[in-house]
Amino acid sequence: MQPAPPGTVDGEDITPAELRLAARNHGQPLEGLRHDITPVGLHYLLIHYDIPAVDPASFALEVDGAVERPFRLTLDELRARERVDLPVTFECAGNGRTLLSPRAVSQPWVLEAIGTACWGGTPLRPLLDEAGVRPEAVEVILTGLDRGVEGGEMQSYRRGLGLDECAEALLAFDMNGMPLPPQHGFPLRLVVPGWYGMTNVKWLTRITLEDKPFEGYHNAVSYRLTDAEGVPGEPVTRMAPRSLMVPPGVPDFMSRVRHLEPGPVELSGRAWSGWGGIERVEVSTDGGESFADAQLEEPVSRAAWCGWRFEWDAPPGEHVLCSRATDSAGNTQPLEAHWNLGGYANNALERVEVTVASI
Ligand SMILES: Nc1nc2c(c(=O)[nH]1)N[C@H]1C(S)=C(S)[C@@H](COP(=O)(O)O)O[C@H]1N2
Ligand SMILES: [Mo]
Repeated sequence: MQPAPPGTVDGEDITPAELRLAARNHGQPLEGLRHDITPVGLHYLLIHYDIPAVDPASFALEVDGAVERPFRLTLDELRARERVDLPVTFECAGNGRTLLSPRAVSQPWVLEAIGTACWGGTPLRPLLDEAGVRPEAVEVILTGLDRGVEGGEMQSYRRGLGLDECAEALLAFDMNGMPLPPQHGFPLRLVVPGWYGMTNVKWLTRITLEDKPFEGYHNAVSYRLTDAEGVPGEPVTRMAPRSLMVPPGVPDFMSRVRHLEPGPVELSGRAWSGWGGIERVEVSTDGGESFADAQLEEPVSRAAWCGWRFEWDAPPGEHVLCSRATDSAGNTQPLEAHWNLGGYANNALERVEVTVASI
């Protein structure tokens, strides 16, 4: 057997490093998929370093770099601007990581790193236009107030985003109608519809325009689809299509296997993609051998998941249920994961084990 590459582990046992992260960052219990808009406390959470302490009275957002008129905006000034409220589905790029083998030692998500909040804020693009973007600018660098050590480097959480990807981005100060809670980025965060979660920089304090792509850690080293250390690979960008099921019946406490009575049952869930609308969701009740179409609902917004439903006459026995999403760009979920070193973008089909019996 090949040894697991550096930074990864094999086997089912969780490591202390993974446990420390899992105890800080929680996922969404999948029964939460019943809600169109995920209640704040059920929305998944991912914080690389510490939640920074922010004084809203002295807080300001700086806009600088390759602009004609650098400026600062207070929270009151941001709130006085054009307002948009938009439900946006978020998914962490590492969702599905522990289903890969070997797996990256990082936040050990199974499939619960998802949520759809209604983000209230002001569009980014008009603000950049007011600053006067210089012709040489190609990238926007977004800096959060949180700092830590990663890859041996002291750094701020910081991401670069192509200027042409900012058209739909929001600077959000509200989540589900309330000011952002500390853990979700108080007082200000970026929200970029369609992109994996790492794009949505929390505790946003600075927006800098640059004339070249950003080479910082969270763009150049982490969030890359690569099979080997030192090989740059491709950047992680938009969310691959995915469908998840509201867990049917009731769980076994420890194994989480679902228990159902025989007979008709409605299976339901949510599907989304960062590459276009969801065109089709199919359900398999035989572990992915055969599929039948589910009924699709309207998406919750142009940037959020859509619901699906499927009637199943559950026969006694043990079954594996799957659902498979296809988007308008023709992308569909694979049966098997495409392995990569960081454990990103694993959108292989969810497998829901159920035991159907009269209890
Ligand atoms: N400043 C800052 N922004 C951040 C992060 C972070 O650690 N620091 N984590 C990112 C990652 S990896 C994800 S998946 C999302 C999670 O957003 P949420 O915790 O509000 O769900 O925030 C992103 N924005
Ligand atoms: Mo993430």
